[in-house]
Amino acid sequence: MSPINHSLQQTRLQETLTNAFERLARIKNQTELEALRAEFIGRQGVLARLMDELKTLSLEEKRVQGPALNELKKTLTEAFTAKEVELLQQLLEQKAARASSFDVTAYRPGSLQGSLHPASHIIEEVENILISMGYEIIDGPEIEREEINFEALNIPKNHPARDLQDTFWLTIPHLLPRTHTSSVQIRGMQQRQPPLALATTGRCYRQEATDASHDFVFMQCEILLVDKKISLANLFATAKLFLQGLFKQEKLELRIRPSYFPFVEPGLEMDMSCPFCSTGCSVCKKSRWIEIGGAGLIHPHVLKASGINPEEYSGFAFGFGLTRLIMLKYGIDDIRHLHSSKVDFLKQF
Ligand code: FA5
Repeated sequence: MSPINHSLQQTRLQETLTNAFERLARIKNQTELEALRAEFIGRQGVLARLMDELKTLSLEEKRVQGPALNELKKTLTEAFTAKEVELLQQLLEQKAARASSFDVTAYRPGSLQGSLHPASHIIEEVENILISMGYEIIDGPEIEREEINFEALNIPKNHPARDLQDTFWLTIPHLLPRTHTSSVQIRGMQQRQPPLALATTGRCYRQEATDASHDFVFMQCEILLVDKKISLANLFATAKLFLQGLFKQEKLELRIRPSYFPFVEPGLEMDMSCPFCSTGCSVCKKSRWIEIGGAGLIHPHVLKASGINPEEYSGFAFGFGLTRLIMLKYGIDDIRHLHSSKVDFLKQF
């Protein structure tokens, strides 16, 4: 090869390199980068053509041009890789900047607005009424010790009353999802000295075949008053005042039926006059009365087991189905809607 020819080749390589670097500097995204990569180092790109031309050169020229071409290929490949990394880095930085300025509270027109579950509404209302009546709201665990859920409530092992509440048992011995909120009575009495005015709301679990009014998980509310000379009169007055406040009905009446709960004596079940009609409707099934829950005067054994002297103190306990009250208050005809997670149902509240 003549010296002229030789330097001509060198100039072409240099021009290719300069051209590639100039255009690479203007690349803005991955698509443009891939197009440029194909143009220079692709199978039919500039570099491939220069390689083809190499075949036509003399041995001496090949010795000079071969390594120069290889060097060019290496430089270009590295430059393209570096650009790819740079673009990726930019993309990540843009994403991070977008995420840091994302306003989760911004209103998006047409988006679905969340709302409180009816259970949250009723818990707030129930607790506010009870607080206004001087009750302290307490909490207890949903996974409870067997002795608190049963024994301390005068329901010993093998007592037939355990059959009243079909229980879910855990594989961990002596622990169970509580079957009623009466367990919280015990915790409240064990941890405090009378006089006591306590109330709790929360989930309970029973192994039930579900239907429109029975679920395997439902909510109860428990109200407890312990002091000197507490009688059924205090129970009725409290229950009536509470229900009148909840249903905003001063005329609301209560009636009782004798019943049996091992932790109260006497035990009774309470019905309230239907807050929706005076002559009978579908809610009260034409009877004008609606069953509310169980109640009674706390059994002396239960007071004693919680460290309270039954000779000195007496008390009442009143436990009712909060989920049933939600259904009544909002006219919900099937208890299972409440945890169905159906948006059409939930957005009504
Ligand atoms: C009890 O659970 C007693 N602990 C109540 C009590 C407290 C009595 C204090 C005496 C003193 P009972 O099993 O009846 O009682 O349940 C009370 C209320 O919970 C029922 O009236 C009903 O409204 C509701 N309830 C019971 N089982 C279910 C269920 N599977 N689904 C929905 N609500 C239920």
